[in-house]
Amino acid sequence: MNFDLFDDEASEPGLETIVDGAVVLRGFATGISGALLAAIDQVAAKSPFRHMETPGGHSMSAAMTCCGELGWVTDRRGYRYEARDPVTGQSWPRMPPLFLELASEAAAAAGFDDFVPDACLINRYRRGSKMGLHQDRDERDFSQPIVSVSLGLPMVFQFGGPRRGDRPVRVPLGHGDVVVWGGKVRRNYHGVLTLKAGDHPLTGACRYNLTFRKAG
Ligand code: MD3
Ligand code: FE
Repeated sequence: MNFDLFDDEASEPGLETIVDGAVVLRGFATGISGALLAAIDQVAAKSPFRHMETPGGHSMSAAMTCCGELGWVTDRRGYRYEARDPVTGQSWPRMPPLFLELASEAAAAAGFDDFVPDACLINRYRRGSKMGLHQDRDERDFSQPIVSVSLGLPMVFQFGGPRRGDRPVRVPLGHGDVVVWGGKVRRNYHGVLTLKAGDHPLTGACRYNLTFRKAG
């Protein structure tokens, strides 16, 4: 029922459908991007960006931090959500109110009412960083969508199917673009191609991605 509006996408300016259940809101966050970047700096001042280790012993090429009640972590023991930052031993920084508002408004624009994320994973990509095809399946409730916000340098997003071997479609994402993923595509494979060098007026050599989740 969430997806009635996808039939009328031509009449919804700025609302692009990748596949049923995955909607791009072009430039949805551009107007508040300066405030979002300032909030990222505040989060990172408490819980710094770090390159986490995968269970297989590789270091992730995207640097990460989190805010909210829960944060996503990976180490030799596996992937999971934790209430404390393992680097600081403290709770993750609070989710800035602006983040909560943006996530809930974007979800509503895509047909998901009452989205209240309890976790925001912040990825920082520099030249050469990428994220291979994977599923997000460490959350408890797959009926809740994920909202993703791109800031800074552009990157190509890969959106696959429910099986690793399904051929992904490529979607370029730029500064201020927001994507909402829910319903039957919530567990689809996805990733991002290697970031190319660049210089963005607000983020310099970086791309940031915020993903809002209901993890607990
Ligand atoms: C589709 N991040 O942090 S965001 C991740 O650009 C992650 O940093 C990428 O994948 C990034 O886990 C992609 C878009 C995204 C996030 C979660 C999804 C797409 C998704 C979950 C299900 C389906
Ligand atoms: Fe993901």
